[in-house]
This record gives sequence, C-alpha cells and structure tokens, in this order.
Amino acid sequence: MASAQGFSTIAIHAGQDPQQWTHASVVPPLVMSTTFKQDAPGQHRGYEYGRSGNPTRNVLETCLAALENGKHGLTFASGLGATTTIVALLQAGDHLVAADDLYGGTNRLFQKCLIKQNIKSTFVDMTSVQNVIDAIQPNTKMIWLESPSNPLLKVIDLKAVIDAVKSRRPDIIVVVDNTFLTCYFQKPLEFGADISMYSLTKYINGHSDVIMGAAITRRDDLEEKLRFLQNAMGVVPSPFDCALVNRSIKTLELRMQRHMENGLAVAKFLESHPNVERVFHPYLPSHPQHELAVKQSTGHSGMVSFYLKGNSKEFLKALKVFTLAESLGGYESLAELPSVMTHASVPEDERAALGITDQLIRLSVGLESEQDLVADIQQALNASQ
Ligand code: P1T
Repeated sequence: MASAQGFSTIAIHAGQDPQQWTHASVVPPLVMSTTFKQDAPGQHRGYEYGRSGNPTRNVLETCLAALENGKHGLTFASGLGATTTIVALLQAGDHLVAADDLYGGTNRLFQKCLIKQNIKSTFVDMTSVQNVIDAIQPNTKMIWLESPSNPLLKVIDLKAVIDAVKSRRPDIIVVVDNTFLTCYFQKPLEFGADISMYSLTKYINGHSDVIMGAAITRRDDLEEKLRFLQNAMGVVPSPFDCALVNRSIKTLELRMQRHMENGLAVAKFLESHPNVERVFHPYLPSHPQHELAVKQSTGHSGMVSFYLKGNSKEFLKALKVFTLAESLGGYESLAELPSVMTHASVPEDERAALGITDQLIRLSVGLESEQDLVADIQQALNASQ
C-alpha cells in the first residue's frame, strides 16, 4: 500500500489483500488450524505450527504495523502478555526506569515479578525530563511510560524524554504504552520510541470482547528478539480473537472521533459542576500539560478522571448509563474507582503520593448519545451529595 494513504484506508486494506488467499476472500479467513502440512520435512509454505505463526494473526500484525508507520507488529495473549514479553528482553541485574503513574497491573508486574529476576525498577514522575535523566543508572536498559497515564492522565513530553535519553544512552530501549490514545491520535515511534505497546483489549478492539496486546517497532533487531520470545514464551493470542480485532480496526477512526467528542462533552460538564473538585482531560485548557497534549497528539480518547466532592460510592451506585466496571475503550461507557479497582495493586503509600484517593473516579466515555451520558452524570452527581 502507498504510504501517503489516510488512516482508515490503511485500517481497511493493509495486510488484507484478497489475492494472498487461493479463494480470494475479501474478509481474511479465520484459520483455526494449529498445524500446517509440510511438503517435506522442514519445507513448509510459511507456517508450520500455530504458536510460531498463524495467517489470521499475521494479517492483524501487518495491519497494526502499517497504522503506526511501523515496520513490525507482534500480538500477544493480553496487554500484560505484551509487557511480560517486552521486559523479557532484559537480563538479571538490569534496571528499568518506569513512569510513576502506570496501569496498576504493569506496576505490579515490575514490583512483584521482575524483582524476582533481579531486575529493579525506579518509578519517577516523567513530566519532568530531569527526573528521568537522574534515575538512569549504568545498568539501566529500558524506560517504560504511558502518556496520557492511567488513571491521572498526566502527559509526558515524548520527544523531550526520548531525545534526552537517547542522546546520553542510545542503547536504552524506550517503550511507550499507547493504549489510551491509540495510533489514531498519537504515534510514539515518530518521536523516536523503540516500541509502541498496546493493550488491544481497549480502544483498538473497542468492543470489550477480546483480551489481547501488541508491540510495534521499526527495529529489525528488536523484532527478531521479540518474535523469538513470542514463540519461545508462548504468550500468543487465538486466531479467533485476531479475526475480531482485525474486524474492529476497520472502524477505529470513527470510534475514536466519537469517543473524543463524547469524552470532551462529559469533561466540560464535570468542570462546570459545583460538586466536582477537579477534572483531568488533556484537551481541557485547565489541564497542566494541555499545550503539550495538543502538540504531540491529534486528539484524546474517552478517558476522563475527576475528584468528586461528594460520596464516590453513592455516585457510582447512582449511574444508569455508565456501568461500574474495570477496563476502558469499549463502545459502552464505564466508570470505576481506581483506588479499590484497577490500581488496588499499587502500594497504598504510592497511591496516596500520586493522588489516587477514594475521591478519584475514572470514566471511559463510550459511544452512546452525548445527551444521555451528560444527563446520567448529572443525576449521579446530585445523588452523591
Ligand atoms: O488487560 P490487558 O489487556 O492485559 O492490558 C493491561 C494494560 C496495559 N496498559 C494499560 C494502559 C492498561 O490500561 C491495561 C489494562 N487496564 C485496565 C484493565 C484498566 O481498567 O485500566
């Protein structure tokens, strides 16, 4: 495909050429077979065993890489499966610098699992580039960040951080978890990140019916190592799930535009309401990194967090259109309390220091009608007083 094509053209066509199949199916076939006939021992037609490669998975990985202007796409059994595989690039004794505000499960993996392999992590507020530089040690091999972060929607200056790290230590691998914005709104590889990582479970699949993760890179050396690990560690997604995500990507642009519209409408309403202490949304001018957000991304998803003045449990109980549930990025609106749900695994003192209090509510604003979402928030705010 020509590289100058628009996002949805790539989403709909990259990797999907009907001519690659003998029956020329327009929608790529769902190949469930776990094994592939060999013409002679060791002679196969590109596929030998479903863990090492699958045609349906390959279609999805090609499409994901193309959307990001990447060269290689790899998919995994979950977002955390992608993270587990990426950090398996490290060795015992290596050091990782991670952003302080991360998905709770990522924080838990670094603090509870990596440490057992003698890989230590230092968590810093990466809104200051100096904090990142100061945290680098001679054995630092990887930098891990989310922007905007989960759940406080902090925006990190990707270019400034990556340039500062790479000018000092080009060997350090920089990974950006791009789950909250997707490649529709932000392309970390264009700022020099080595790997753009995803929980595809969220916006990219967008229908809350698949758990999957991905890593996208332009580096052949990293692709070779990750491809080896994908097979050797076996953290692969099912072909059925790959077909679902490949289907979902076709509407990603449309969905992200609507998430942005609805999310901003809800954020503006919250900001105008006397029962709300503070709203976090990078496209509100009140956000501390608003200008940076507008510079490095082309929009924001449906993620909104806020501090409620009233009783947060009463607020969540009163919601009717929003569902009380973990996760995000689906067509349906969700609300949750990070301190007891998604970020309960972050140690209590760290949660307190970050501001993940029992008053902090996180919304994943979905694709329902805007007026119904705003009305639901309004009646729940009233009920929480
Ligand atoms: O759930 P899984 O597909 O394994 O993805 C983990 C993950 C990675 N990165 C980010 C930014 C995430 O938000 C997540 C998963 N997050 C939730 C389940 C949540 O409600 O925040």
